[in-house]
Amino acid sequence: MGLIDFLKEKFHKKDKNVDKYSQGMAKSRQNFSNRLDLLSRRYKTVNQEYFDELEQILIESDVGVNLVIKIVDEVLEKSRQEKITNPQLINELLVDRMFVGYAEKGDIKNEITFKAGEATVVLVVGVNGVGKTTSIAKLAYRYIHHGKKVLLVAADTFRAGAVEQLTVWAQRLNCEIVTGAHQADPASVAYDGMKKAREINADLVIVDTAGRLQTKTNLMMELSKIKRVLGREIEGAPQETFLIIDATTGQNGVVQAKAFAEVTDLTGVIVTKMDGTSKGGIILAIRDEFKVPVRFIGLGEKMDDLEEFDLDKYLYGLCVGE
Ligand SMILES: Nc1nc2c(ncn2[C@@H]2O[C@H](COP(=O)(O)OP(=O)(O)OP(=O)(O)O)[C@@H](O)[C@H]2O)c(=O)[nH]1
Ligand SMILES: [Mg+2]
Repeated sequence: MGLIDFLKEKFHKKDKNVDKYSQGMAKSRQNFSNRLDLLSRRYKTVNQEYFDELEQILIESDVGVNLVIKIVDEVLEKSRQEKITNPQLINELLVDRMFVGYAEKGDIKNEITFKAGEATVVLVVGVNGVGKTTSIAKLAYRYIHHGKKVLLVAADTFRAGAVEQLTVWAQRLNCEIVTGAHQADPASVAYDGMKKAREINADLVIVDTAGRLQTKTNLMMELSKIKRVLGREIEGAPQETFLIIDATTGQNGVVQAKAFAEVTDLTGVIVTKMDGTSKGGIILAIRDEFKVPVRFIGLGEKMDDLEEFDLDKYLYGLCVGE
């Protein structure tokens, strides 16, 4: 049984979660799966042109040129070995390769892990406007629902209104928040946050940071200072550093985000605004570019529009859907 059939079978009895992927990825599916389908109907058997068009579809889905070349080469190789010329079967091989390429990087569980009696501190970084603050609210919502005591720390003291934005979320979520004055040193807010975390016995502390563009050296200094303070106050903190990437910014966004990977150790990526892009292949490019897994994806603006990244559901959303 091919992967597509497997996914159809797996998600046949619809569960609520796969629906989210399915709806949120409708545009991407249109751009990828529908085009693959049309392509396979135009050819009786595959030839070089077919593979060129296949490459084009993948590139236009933002899979990223290097990875596209790798995947298409693998499909070509396999189709020759197994003497497959039927376009539909080639497309199935392609989706198989996309799955295997991601899965062999080996990460299955993406949820945050907790240790009893210890606060897990998550530092959230990324360029401005990518969805850091919204993702923080969504993470808080998620783990409050899992019964965790959550504290938000508004260490974005740079952008006017940033603290207010997180404060509004904290009120809506009914959770604690630590804020600093506009232009205050983010590390001092981080310090106050850690103190508060101990006081209230928080299970999860999520630290928001500014998304301003700055030189690598400054960015590195600012983040390492925050990290030092976190680690000094709570052993092992931050246990997680999440980089947020906006799916709608495509390869450009990936390049900008790489600056963060270069200056700080990351433990995961959150890809936001998947609902707003027709280029959902970006997830594969991100996994290929960064050494850390995609942990969550944002599929809308509401509090519950954040899903743990699941490769099967993602490929179902991209290739099968409703
Ligand atoms: N459709 C959609 N919109 C999103 C998603 N995530 C965030 N947004 C929107 O993106 C915009 C920017 O989000 P913020 O959370 O303020 O981004 P930020 O990275 O904190 O921005 P700065 O603090 O200015 O650096 C808001 O309008 C959000 O509602 C998502 O998954 N889907
Ligand atoms: Mg923000």
